Amino acid sequence: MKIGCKLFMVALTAPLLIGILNFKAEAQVIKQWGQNGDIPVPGDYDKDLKTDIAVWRPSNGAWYVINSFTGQVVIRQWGAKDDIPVPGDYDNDGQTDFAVWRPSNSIWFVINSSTGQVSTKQLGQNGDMPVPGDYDNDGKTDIAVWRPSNGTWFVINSSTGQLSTKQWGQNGDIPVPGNYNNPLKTDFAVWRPSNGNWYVINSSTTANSSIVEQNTTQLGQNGDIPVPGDYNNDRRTDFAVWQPSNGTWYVINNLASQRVNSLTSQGINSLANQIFNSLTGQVNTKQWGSAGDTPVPGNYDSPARSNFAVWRPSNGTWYILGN
Ligand SMILES: [Ca+2]
Ligand SMILES: [Ca+2]
Ligand SMILES: [Ca+2]
Ligand SMILES: [Ca+2]
Repeated sequence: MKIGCKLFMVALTAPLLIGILNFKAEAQVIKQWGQNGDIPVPGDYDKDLKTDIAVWRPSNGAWYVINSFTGQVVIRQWGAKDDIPVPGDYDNDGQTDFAVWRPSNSIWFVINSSTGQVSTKQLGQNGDMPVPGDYDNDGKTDIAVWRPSNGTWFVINSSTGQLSTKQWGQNGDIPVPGNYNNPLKTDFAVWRPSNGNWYVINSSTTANSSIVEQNTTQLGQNGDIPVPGDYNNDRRTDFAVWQPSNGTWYVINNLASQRVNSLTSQGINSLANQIFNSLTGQVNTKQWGSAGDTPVPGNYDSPARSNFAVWRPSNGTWYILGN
C-alpha cells in the first residue's frame, strides 16, 4: 500500500516537473523593433555577453540597437544605402563594432568600439559575400569575403595583416563560417542547397596547421536557410537549418567525441547532457516562426546557448524563444 502510494506520487509529480520545465523552456520575448526594409544585425553592442536586438536601416544608414543590459536605445548612423552591414568584434574588446562593407568599392568601414576610431580596408569585389570571422584565432574579427564564382575565401588575418586565400565550395553554395571544431577559430564552411550537405574544414586545434580534417554532414534541403549556432552549449557551432515553408528549425548537435576533454571543466550535469545530445547525433526540431520571417539566432537570454529567434519584416517584430 505504501509502495503503491509512492508510485502514485511519482506518477503525479513527474508530469508536473516536466510541465514546469516545459513552461520555462517556452518563455518567449516578443518585441517590436525595426520596420520593413531593415536588416536585422543582432550582436553584443553593450558587452554583457548577451545578444542585443538591433536593425540597420539602408535608407538612412542608421543602426538601431537595444542594449540588453540596460534596455537603453542606441542610434548610430554608419553606412549608406547599398552597403552590407558586417558587425563583428574587429578590435577584440568584447563589444560588437558597427561596420559596413561597400560592394561598389570593396571598402570595409569599421568603428572600433574600444577607441571610437574608424578603420578602413579594401577587400573583395562586387558580387562577393562578406564572411567576417576570426580565422587566425587572435580574438579579433578578420575582414573576409567569399567569391561565389570560384568558391574562394579571401581573408586578411588580423594578427599579421596578410591576405590568405582558400578555395572551398562552389557557385551556388552558401558560406556558413563557424567554430565547428575549435571554439576560438573560425572554420571555412559552406552549405550546398542542392544536396543539403555541409562541407567544413576543421581548423586544427594544434599549432600544426598541416593537419586538415574535413567534415561532411547532411542536413537540410533546397529552400532552407542555414542557421548555424551553438544550440547545445559546448562552444562549437552546430549544423542547423530553418525551413521557411513550415517555420521549423532542424539542429544536429555537433559531434563531441573529441571534445570530452574540454567539457570536463564544466558541470557534470551539463556534461552528461551534452555528451548525450552530441553522441546521438540526432536531429532536434522545433517549430518557431513562419514563412517570410528572417531567422536571427543569438544568445539573447544566456551567453552560452543560441536561442531560436526570427524577425518578421512585415511588422518589424522579434520573436525569441527562451532556452
Ligand atoms: Ca548585449
Ligand atoms: Ca569591438
Ligand atoms: Ca582574427
Ligand atoms: Ca554546439
